[in-house]
Amino acid sequence: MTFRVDKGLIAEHNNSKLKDVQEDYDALANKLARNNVNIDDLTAKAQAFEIAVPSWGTGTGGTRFARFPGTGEPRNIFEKLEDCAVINDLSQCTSRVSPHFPWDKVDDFAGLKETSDSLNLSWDSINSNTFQDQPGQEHSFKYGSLSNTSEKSRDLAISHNLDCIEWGKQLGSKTLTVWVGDGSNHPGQQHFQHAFERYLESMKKIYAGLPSDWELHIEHKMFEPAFYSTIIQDWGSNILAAKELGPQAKSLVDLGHHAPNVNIEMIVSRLIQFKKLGGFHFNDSKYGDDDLDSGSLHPYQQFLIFNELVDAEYRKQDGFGPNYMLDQSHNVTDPIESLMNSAESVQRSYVCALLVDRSVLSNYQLNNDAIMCSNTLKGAFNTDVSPILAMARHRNGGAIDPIETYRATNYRSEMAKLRPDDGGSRSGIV
Ligand code: RM4
Ligand code: MN
Ligand code: MN
Repeated sequence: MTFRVDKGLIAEHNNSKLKDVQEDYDALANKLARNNVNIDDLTAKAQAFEIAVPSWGTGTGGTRFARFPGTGEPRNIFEKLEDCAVINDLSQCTSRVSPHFPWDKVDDFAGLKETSDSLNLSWDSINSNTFQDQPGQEHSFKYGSLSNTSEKSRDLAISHNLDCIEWGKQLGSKTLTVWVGDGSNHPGQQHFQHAFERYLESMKKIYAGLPSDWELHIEHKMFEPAFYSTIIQDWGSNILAAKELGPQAKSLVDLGHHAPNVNIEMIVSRLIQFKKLGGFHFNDSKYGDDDLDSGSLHPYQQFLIFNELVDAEYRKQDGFGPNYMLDQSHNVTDPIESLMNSAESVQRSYVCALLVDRSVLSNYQLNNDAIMCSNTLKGAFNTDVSPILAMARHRNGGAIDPIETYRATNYRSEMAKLRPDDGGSRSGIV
């Protein structure tokens, strides 16, 4: 039997808060009306906002040192979907799930699709995993996958990606995301150009298997597991590869995959300009690929990224329509709580960015009025749009306070009883 959040429980919790939320909403409505902004238009946009959840984010992550598993963790894709349904029932902006293969591989994809349909969930981008060997794997990925010096290893990695496309078709996905850890750990270990040539040759074979209505997203990452050089280490190599492959290939920006202090919003702008922005993996980071909860450290950076995205939407930029997804690793929190918080955090950045008066900003920019440009953005960022987010969830049938309502379901302790540890692997990010 699949667990669903009781609608009566959501209503009960919402009813106890609605009066306060309405008061705050009305106060914000008046404030926004002074700038000719209609709050209900913003709420409608917040209601339509969607961000996908990574299947692997529902398990507890870990580090190279240890993993401290939580209780009642999902043990397979069906249980991960059950967790995702809870997140979406409460948040009402996460109806898509992004799977990772072979972690989430099943024998019966039609059955998996039936399960997701029954939970009102659909499938986002398919992620292929060629950064580890599977039991009994004939040709190893130890020295890389798509760029390996061994043709047999490369062919295996290519055919896994082609399989991912086939599985994705059965699930109704339209995107394949390729991230590889290929690279080197020692100067001189790898011939940079030859390795990149091998990578491109492999990617061309994957691109050739892409249905015409699909996109291929390439994800860059500066380091780890390769600690000296990585084949697609930054957006430069990424966009070069995407351009080499063709219009269906685009770049994906994972916020934790850049050098510290890199201006990510400017990278986003460049990718938009050249029709190469495929999507995002949202998370936050202090040092590297920390995979911390979105907006937990750098909410202004997240807002500035959305400022670029909303600007592109406002200008109706040709070819613009990136996928939004979370990609986090939860070490000390209940993953469901982190994912709900993060979805709200990203949605908040989006709504705040909608508050920027684009024609006012443009005038300040043309007049080189730097302080007022900055204040225009800061004004939007500093607006507390919490009542809009709460109301959007309420109007969509979700929870005004997702975490409080989630805790009242006792879901985790129920799952602890129903999902005894079977000793299997939970999450790939360890
Ligand atoms: C990588 C990268 C990929 C994700 C894996 C699990 O660092 O972020 O998106 O698929 O981790
Ligand atoms: Mn990622
Ligand atoms: Mn990552």
